[in-house]
Amino acid sequence: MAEIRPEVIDAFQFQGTYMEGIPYGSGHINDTFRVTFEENGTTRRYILQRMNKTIFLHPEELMENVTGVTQWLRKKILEKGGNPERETLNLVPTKEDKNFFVDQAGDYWRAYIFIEGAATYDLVQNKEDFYQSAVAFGHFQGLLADYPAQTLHETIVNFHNTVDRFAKFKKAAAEDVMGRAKDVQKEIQFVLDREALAHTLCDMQAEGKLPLRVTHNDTKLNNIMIDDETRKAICVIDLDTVMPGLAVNDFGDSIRFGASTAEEDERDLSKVSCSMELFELYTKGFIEGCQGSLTEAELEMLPVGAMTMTYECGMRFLTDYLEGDHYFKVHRDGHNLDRARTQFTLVKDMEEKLETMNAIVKKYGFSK
Ligand code: ADP
Ligand code: GN1
Ligand code: MG
Repeated sequence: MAEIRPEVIDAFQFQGTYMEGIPYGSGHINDTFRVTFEENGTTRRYILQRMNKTIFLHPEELMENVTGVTQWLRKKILEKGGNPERETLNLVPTKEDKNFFVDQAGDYWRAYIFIEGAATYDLVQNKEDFYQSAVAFGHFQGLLADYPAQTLHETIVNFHNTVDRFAKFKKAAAEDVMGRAKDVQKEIQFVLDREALAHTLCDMQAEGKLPLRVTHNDTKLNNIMIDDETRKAICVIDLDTVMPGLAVNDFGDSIRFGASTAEEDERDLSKVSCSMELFELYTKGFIEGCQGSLTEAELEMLPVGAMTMTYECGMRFLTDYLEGDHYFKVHRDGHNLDRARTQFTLVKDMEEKLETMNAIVKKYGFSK
């Protein structure tokens, strides 16, 4: 984790005297801190992030996206009589009125107003929260439906191109730079056996059967803030990967993370399954949140979206394990392997529950 150097604290238009900065949250990508300031007895908190510049190769383009999207959301939220201070991220500008700061070490930093009285979760605590998060992610897509997509930079090329992910996985397994492949043959085979799944959605998109929309692309439960009192999902965060993508993938990534009965890095795989109760709640909420915008093909492919995102994520964790853990933050030996294993356990469980998932989608989706 990076240190917060004084020049970084000085660079932004924070109000008050700097009190403390602590590492915050459980994101796998950026270095996130909660920083606290005080002024005349008033405490103000902010989120300060060092952006991951090995993953996001053009942080200035990424920040153009975040600025554009948050301004857009702010306008839409105001039109609907909402509170943009809590319902969207609010960037704190630098003293030079820029949306990011580059420190002497060449690291890129940005700051947001800290959303008070709300939290993110790594595991569903309360089933209603999960339903609320579904409505909010569906609604988020609706708010961005007419966003000028051509102005968005592709912050990570081929981000949810599962076919490309599969090719990269095969390369990592063949090169085996860490000499780890021999111990994970079963997991490697699991991925290879499901090459067809890598193609399903990509092919449908290429054939024009699934529309490209402005999507979030990282819709896990800990990327949405839930209000402590009202328990409403108030704000979608982590906008680094807002880009044109597939609605079914946004749905699928939420199921992958939030409908699991265990945390993403659980080592006891007997605890890991895809809860059909949570799947049903999320399906109902997401379809409602999208307010009739999903096509028949999208509705039909929602369960496949869940399987694909889980498969792709497991493949990405295993690729990173094989390559020496340079992408996702790891906190113990074998962390990425543990994560890959939970994902494959979920994929297997979803394969067995596909008919049930299809029936649930039919119940909520095709009654228009
Ligand atoms: P990463 O890309 O590494 O996942 P995130 O942008 O998701 O980084 O931030 C990591 C965590 O920090 C989030 O899961 C959330 O708990 C917290 N967080 C981010 N932005 C805010 C905010 N504006 N207010 C309060 N908490 C936030
Ligand atoms: C990363 O940034 P974070 O922790 O919300 C990753 C997602 C993965 C997820 C797995 C930019 O999300 O794609 O699905 O980890 N984000 C990026 O938990 O790669
Ligand atoms: Mg995050």
